[in-house]
Amino acid sequence: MNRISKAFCLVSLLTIFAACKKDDGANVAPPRDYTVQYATEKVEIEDYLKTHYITVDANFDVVFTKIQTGGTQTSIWDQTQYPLQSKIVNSNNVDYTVYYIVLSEGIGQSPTRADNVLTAYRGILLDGTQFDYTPFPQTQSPLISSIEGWQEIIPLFKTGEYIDIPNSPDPPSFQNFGSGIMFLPSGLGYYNSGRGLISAYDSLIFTFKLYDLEYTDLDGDGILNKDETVPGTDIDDYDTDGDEVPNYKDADDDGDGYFTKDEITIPNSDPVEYYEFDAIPTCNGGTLKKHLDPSCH
Ligand SMILES: [Ca+2]
Ligand SMILES: [Ca+2]
Ligand SMILES: [Ca+2]
Repeated sequence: MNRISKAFCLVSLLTIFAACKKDDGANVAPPRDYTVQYATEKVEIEDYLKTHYITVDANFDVVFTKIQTGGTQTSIWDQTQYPLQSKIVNSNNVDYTVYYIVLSEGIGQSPTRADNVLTAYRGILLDGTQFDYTPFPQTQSPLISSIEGWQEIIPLFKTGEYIDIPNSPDPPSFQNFGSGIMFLPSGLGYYNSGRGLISAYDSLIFTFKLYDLEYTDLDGDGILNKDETVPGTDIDDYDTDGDEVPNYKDADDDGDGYFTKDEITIPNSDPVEYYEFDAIPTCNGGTLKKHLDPSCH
């Protein structure tokens, strides 16, 4: 597959997903320098963390409260029950320090940034304004169509388990799910576009519960996104043929001119069948599965 047609596939997919998150443009402000903007927001977020405390109930619902003058509550920054953690995320040449808290890890599986997730969540601004609240999600959503901060933080958590309550009129229930809090600078949110109650350059706080997930195959090559990398490496950073299209978006992972899908076809199968990922063979005495080995088709 040549570079142009490969690029077209990628653009097509991203256009479809991007269509899901288009806003009306009403909140768009002139673009600012990413580094300068983040420096401002980092101070604001850290000030918030040092001047507010959280209370967490048994359902992992969280209330954020400002510490009043003379107040004795321990700030989010200083409390130790749910230690504040951080992840460095590079975007637009800025190293963002993304603060987050694990309220519960979950017991199931973790999504990649490109899988579908069932999440309950609440979003607030630093001034306490609630801009989003979805306590009873009904459908799974593609994580890749959500803001970048979600794609970075949600995969750090695991799903829960479904509670089967026969004949219940209520939405599906889950237990032992992953839940947490993320504090996002606008550069990993909506930046200069805003949306709804979110203005341009607003930092965002989300509390969330990861109930369930569905593994998907973004590039349709027969290999799930989660298998398009090696353990410990983000799927965005794994690119076998080095053409700057990571494997999960690349229909020809090893760049040998043969589609991955064709390379994992079981020979002489009729109707056509494909190898399960673990069963994809190597060849010529190599160690790479054949769709990752350009010397093998
Ligand atoms: Ca795939
Ligand atoms: Ca590639
Ligand atoms: Ca190939």
